[in-house]
Order: sequence, then C-alpha cells, then structure tokens
Amino acid sequence: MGDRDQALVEAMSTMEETEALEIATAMLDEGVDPLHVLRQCKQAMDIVGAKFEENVYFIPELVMAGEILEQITALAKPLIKEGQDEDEEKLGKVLIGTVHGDVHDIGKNIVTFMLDVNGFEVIDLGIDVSPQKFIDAIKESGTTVVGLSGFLTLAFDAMKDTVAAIDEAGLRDQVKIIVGGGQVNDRIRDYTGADAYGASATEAVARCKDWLGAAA
Ligand code: B12
Repeated sequence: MGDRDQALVEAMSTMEETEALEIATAMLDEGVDPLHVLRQCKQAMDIVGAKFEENVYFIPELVMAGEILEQITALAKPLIKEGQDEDEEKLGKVLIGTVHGDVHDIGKNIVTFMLDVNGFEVIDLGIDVSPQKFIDAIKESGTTVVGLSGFLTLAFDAMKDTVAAIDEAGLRDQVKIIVGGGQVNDRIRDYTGADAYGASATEAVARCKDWLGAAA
C-alpha cells in the first residue's frame, strides 16, 4: 500500500472528512484508478466497523464514515462512467435490492452503478426490501437475474427467506440469484440457497455477464 493510500485510509477511519476528501480528489485528479480509490475506502470502512465492534466508535461514527464514503463514491463515479457509450444496447435486466431489515446501501449502490456503466438495465428496489416486493418486481420486469445485498448478520436469514419466497411463488427456475455485501461469503450463499456470491461490484458484473450471455 502506497503512502497516499495509507493516508486516505487513516483520514477516513479517523473521520477527518476534509483531509479524506482532499486526498481522494488529488488521487482521482492525477488519474489513479477510481476503483483503486474505492478499495482503499473499503479498508477504511473495515477499520471503522472493527472499532464499532470494540465500542471505540458508535453510531455517529458509522454515519460519518458512511457520509465520507458516499462523497468519495460521488467523485469517483463520473470517472468510471467516462468512455461508456450511453446508446449501447442494454445487455439485460438485473433486479437488485438490500434485503428486509437492512438499510446499508453504499455497497449496493456501487454494484448498481457498475452494472449500469457496464451496459445492464438495473432496477434498484432500494433498502429494506421485502420478499414480496422482490417477487412483484420479478413478475413485472421479467428479469432473469436478481441481486440481494445485505451487510448485517440478520440479512442472511432475510436473504434465505427471500430466495424461499421466490421459490414458493414459482419463479425460482426463471431467475439466477446472486448475493453479496459486507459479511456474505460462499458459505452464506449456500445457506441462503442463492446461485452465486459476489465479493465486489466487479465480480457482480462478471457473473451477470456470464449469466446473461455477454462476453466478459
Ligand atoms: C457505513 C455503515 C453504516 C451506515 C450505512 C449507511 C448506508 N447508507 O449504507 C449506517 C450508520 C446507516 C449503519 C447502520 C447500522 N449498522 Co452499519 N456499518 C457501516 C460500515 C462502517 C460500512 C458499510 C459500508 O458501506 N461499507 C463499504 C461498502 C463499499 O462495502 P463493500 O463490502 O466493499 O461493498 C462491496 C461488496 O460488499 C459488494 N456488494 C455489496 N452489495 C452487493 C450485492 C450483490 C448482489 C453483490 C454480488 C455484491 C455486493 O460490492 C460492493 C462494492 O464493491 C460497516 C462496517 C464494514 N466493515 O463494512 C458497518 C456494519 C455493517 N454495521 C453494523 C451494524 C451493527 C449496524 C447497526 C445495526 C448499528 C445499530 N446498532 O444501529 C445499523 C443497522 C441498521 C439496519 N437496520 O441496517 C455491523 C454489522 C454487524 C453484524 N454482524 O450484523 C457492521 C459490520 C459494523 C461492525 N463491524 O460491527 N451502518
């Protein structure tokens, strides 16, 4: 990790908002890969999360860290979008949402954005999405790919319930389901009954391309 990467992680994880934004802006201005900048942000968020668990940080710090991350994401997005062809034909529809009981959406929003700039039509149902809402949206949109995001341990059950509800509604054979978000891993994918797990927005894009028959 370079000195500036380190400085960005340090500034974000200690809530030095102005400094964090300055460093991120300078990196992006100099042409550092925006995805690299976002990876440093994830590291900072992991530190914030760990400090929260240790009772060193509390809710205000989570909120503050989330706000800093959102601002940096907003700076990075237009640079990722550069060079994308707006008129390109869409590769297919992907439905995404943060599952019931969970309101974390920064990671999901990055996935949504990355799918969008890679040519997918993304229907984002937002946060705290009930299984029924997913079912209604699958029926309405005719989508064949569903992404479930969740950051809480509680979200594992919500994901499992959502997959089960999609099954009970008779729609399971029609859709591929991918899960992701902070603590989700392959073991959780197994638990939820989903088809795949994606650790990052890049993995989400690769899997959707695979499923929707587009060249990676
Ligand atoms: C910011 C934050 C918040 C903000 C969220 C703001 C927002 N708009 O999202 C706020 C303050 C609202 C918040 C609230 C809470 N939080 Co919080 N939060 C965090 C924190 C610090 C960062 C999360 C984040 O945005 N990360 C950055 C993004 C970019 O994450 P990412 O993982 O890199 O995202 C990538 C992948 O996950 C993947 N991905 C994401 N979604 C999807 C979906 C699919 C389909 C795919 C394929 C991939 C994919 O792609 C993303 C981009 O590459 C985490 C700590 C952490 N280590 O993550 C805790 C954390 C998630 N929160 C936690 C907790 C406990 C809470 C609260 C319960 C606190 C409380 N007592 O009220 C509430 C929950 C409210 C609720 N009902 O949901 C715990 C969860 C613990 C647990 N085991 O459940 C964590 C882990 C902190 C901790 N270590 O204790 N939180």
